[in-house]
Amino acid sequence: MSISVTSVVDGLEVQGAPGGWLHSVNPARTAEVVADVALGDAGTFVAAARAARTAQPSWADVPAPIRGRAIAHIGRLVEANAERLARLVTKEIGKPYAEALGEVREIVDTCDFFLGEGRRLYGQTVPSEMPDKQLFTFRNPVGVVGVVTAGNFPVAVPSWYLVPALLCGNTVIWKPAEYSSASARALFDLLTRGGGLPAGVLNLVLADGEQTFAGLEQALAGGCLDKIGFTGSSAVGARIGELAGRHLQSPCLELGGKNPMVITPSADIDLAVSAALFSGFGTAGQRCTSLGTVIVHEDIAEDFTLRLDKAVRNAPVGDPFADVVYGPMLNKRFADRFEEYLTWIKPHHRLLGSDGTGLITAQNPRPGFVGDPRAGLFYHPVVAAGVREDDALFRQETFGPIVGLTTYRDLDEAIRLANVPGYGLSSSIYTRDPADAFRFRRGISAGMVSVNNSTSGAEAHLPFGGNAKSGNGSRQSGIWVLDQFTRWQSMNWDYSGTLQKAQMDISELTPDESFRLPD
Ligand code: UN1
Repeated sequence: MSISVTSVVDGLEVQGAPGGWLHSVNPARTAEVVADVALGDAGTFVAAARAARTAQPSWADVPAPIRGRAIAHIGRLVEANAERLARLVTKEIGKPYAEALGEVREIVDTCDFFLGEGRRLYGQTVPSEMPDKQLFTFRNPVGVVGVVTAGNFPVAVPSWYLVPALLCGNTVIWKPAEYSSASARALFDLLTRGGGLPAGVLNLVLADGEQTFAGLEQALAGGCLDKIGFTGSSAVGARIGELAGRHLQSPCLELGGKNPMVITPSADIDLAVSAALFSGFGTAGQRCTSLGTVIVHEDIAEDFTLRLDKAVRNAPVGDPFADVVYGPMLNKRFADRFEEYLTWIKPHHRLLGSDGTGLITAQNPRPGFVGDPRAGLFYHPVVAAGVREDDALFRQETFGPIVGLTTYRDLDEAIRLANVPGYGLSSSIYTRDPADAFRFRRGISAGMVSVNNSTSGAEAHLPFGGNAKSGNGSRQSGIWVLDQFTRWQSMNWDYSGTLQKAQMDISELTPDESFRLPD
């Protein structure tokens, strides 16, 4: 039986569906509706921003350690509901249950980190150049934050924004992906109830992309939005960056990736193969950190390719509640887009990893498929060997179970190839040579570098984010995200009883410049 899901503004469920109704469908069983979603519109977003504006000063007045306690309670409530939330995530977006449990764990990790930050949120005391004067810094909340998130991590990635934003004393409007509305509403309820959040502190707006964009525009023009956080495609990120820029704001952007994995001759090949399998095909390749292209040294290319082909062929695909490497595409929209990426395959590509390409069906079967492929949006995995620099498959993000493979001769060439697509999110190198690892780290444009590890699977307390087409340099997670949700305020306090002028009324010690040591 499906549930009904609504937006929540100022503590109240929004009545009606000004943006229409949407069925959130189980992608592993498309006949099953998980939730009937009442969509809001631009007006809903603006109403939420106004409510957040009204609620913000008193939320900022709650002492930070008390806000930290709220985060602690949220973490506990999420933990107590972990299996329920993970099941809902698997049902709604088709992520294998083990991964969904990991995703829920990531929320708890984020809460564990930020509950203590409530007792830090350190400012500094800084010496002055003048006597009887003291300098200080304080972190102030930014104000009202609008968070727009994707559905591939329907609860973990939102928590990277929501938890620190709230901890820092901001109020929030959260607009999740429509197709993961039930998971979003579940997380929203855990946050508001677990945290005992007053009405208006956290608001949930379910709306489509265009209505959301119009809502952001109107809220910015109306002066009730101070910051945007966005996780999604590079194209939409550019539009959001442009809009925010017109209001002299710098958004927090976490965008796409074409994440390379370089395999050097000294690599442990079996280890590299298992990482390429997980990076490329875990979450059906629908992570922003998923592997884009394997760049393998030509001396080991044949051996590596044979082993990768075998591993991908043997990988169980299917029912996400079973033990599979991956399940369905997140949603029909992503399946359709993936079909388009498959048209980028060219005659010079050698396809490995499966007997077919495209939708897995009775006529286009995959041996060992787990469950009934006709029930959902399941796709064959593809390894496209022989990708070239000017191929779309090499240059563009292809959100789905497809990985390119090419070869290189020396490490400089590998690094150059890895940077060609112009993204810069995650990257990986397999090597036993520390010099290779450090040369790669220095040369790669990515914000995140793995050595002998997958391109995906970042831990929740290291800076997460990218450069160029992957983002505007903002970083999430750990202490680094505090700079997104607070603004530094500096204070100077002169208690000398005189007007001491900086740079002018300063004393200087006199050096003896002619002093020399004896010969
Ligand atoms: C994303 O796909 O937007 O590092 C985030 C990872 C996950 C987060 C991915 N922890 O793969």
